[in-house]
Amino acid sequence: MRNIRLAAAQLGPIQKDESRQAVVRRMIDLMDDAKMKGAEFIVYPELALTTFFPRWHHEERAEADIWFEREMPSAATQPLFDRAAQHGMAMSFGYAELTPEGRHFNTSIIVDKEGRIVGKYRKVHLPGHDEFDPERTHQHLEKRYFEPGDLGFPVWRILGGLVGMCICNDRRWPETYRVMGLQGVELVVLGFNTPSVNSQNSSEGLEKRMFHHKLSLQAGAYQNATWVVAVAKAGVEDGHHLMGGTCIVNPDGEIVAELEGEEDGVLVHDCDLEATRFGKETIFDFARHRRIEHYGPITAQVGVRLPPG
Ligand code: CDT
Repeated sequence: MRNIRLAAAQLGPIQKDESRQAVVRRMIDLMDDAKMKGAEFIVYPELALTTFFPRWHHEERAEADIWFEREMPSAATQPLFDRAAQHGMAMSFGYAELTPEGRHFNTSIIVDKEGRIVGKYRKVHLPGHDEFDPERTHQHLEKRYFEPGDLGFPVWRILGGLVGMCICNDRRWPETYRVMGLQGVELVVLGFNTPSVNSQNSSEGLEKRMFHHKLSLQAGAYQNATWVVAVAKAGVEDGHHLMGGTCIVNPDGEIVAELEGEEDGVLVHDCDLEATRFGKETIFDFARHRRIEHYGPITAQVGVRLPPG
């Protein structure tokens, strides 16, 4: 056994006018609860410090900088770092990053048990659009406010295991998991903000959206023999509903723990990293079975190229 006792810390809705300080207080409450339950690693959602602001169109792009963090830790988040170090708990959370060079990323970090940032990931697969779209029931302007991540999909040695990150829409792309799988990943942690309505197909329904969410996580976990932990920001933010679906998936692709509801809450589970070995040494022993001579189009082209005729 090589256990990480992990806490998936779902956040309920964050309204537009809620301060970073208020959200950090909620995050600390969840951390205290996780500590009482014996967790050593707590994972929070994507863009955990604010409302899901890409739903709001700012005519002036620079106006959106109010949602971004210029430093991490910041004055507002320092208490979270302090509490994590006091508890000896590692953590991961997402935030909007504004670099000193003026670049904007949708970012997640891993902080070790001593409170040091040891891993940073910037979201690669940005969904949505970059201009106001009157055809949609709601806006999803990630392509307006962020540039695609420039750090790839690294995997870090932390907590006695191999841990990687991705963010929300990344979970729908098999390449995300496979690039980490090729580095031996044993635990993928991710946060998400997923509207319960498809802005371009309002008849889709929550049930199908939840199905696609879980299907993606379960396939990624199974096909790479890794744990996957997905943490929602959920509930109604300023009239816009985000679905829940916080869950933990084992390396067989089975959901082993799920959080009900759309409020703040923690889901604690012992993830035995040794459970990744069987899949990695048998059906998904990449060194023996992958056939890269046939995978060229995956990195050589973006869109579909139809066969001739
Ligand atoms: N935050 C995020 O990436 N949400 C997307 C919504 C896609 S709809 C434009 C998701 O994949 O859940």
